[in-house]
Amino acid sequence: MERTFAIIKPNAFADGNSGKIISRIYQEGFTIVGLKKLYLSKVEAEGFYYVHKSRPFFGELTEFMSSGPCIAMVLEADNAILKWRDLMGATNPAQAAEGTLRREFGKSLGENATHGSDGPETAAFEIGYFFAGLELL
Ligand code: FUP
Repeated sequence: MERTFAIIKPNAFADGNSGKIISRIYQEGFTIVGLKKLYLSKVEAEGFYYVHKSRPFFGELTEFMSSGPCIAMVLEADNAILKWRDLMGATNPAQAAEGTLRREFGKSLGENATHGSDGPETAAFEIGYFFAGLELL
């Protein structure tokens, strides 16, 4: 079993799509090990996305991520990291395959509905950024 970190981003939360996304998560066979609603500050969003801090879209990305509530989750499954990225689809919703979450709920490259860790080290950092061990029993 592997764990990954996921976010239902502010656009999907604001659009009322959190329930549909969580339903898909269960349908696809993940266990939700941790889940919380958060309203990130700009500084908290910057800390989460620090790897992108020198990229031109960093300001816009962290503004968006702190623009409204989101839902942070830890998902568990065999091969959870790749399995969740497959369910999300391509980063740009316009290029995401039919049936993926970003295709269905994403609005643009930035407002793409969901986040998922891109590897085991990222997952460990991101899970630890949002959840204490006691919240993941
Ligand atoms: P992903 O791993 O699929 O979330 O995508 P990236 O790590 O490449 O991008 C991180 C976030 O930055 C994504 F949510 C999309 C956003 N982004 C932009 O807003 N503009 C860009 O030009 C590239 C990425």
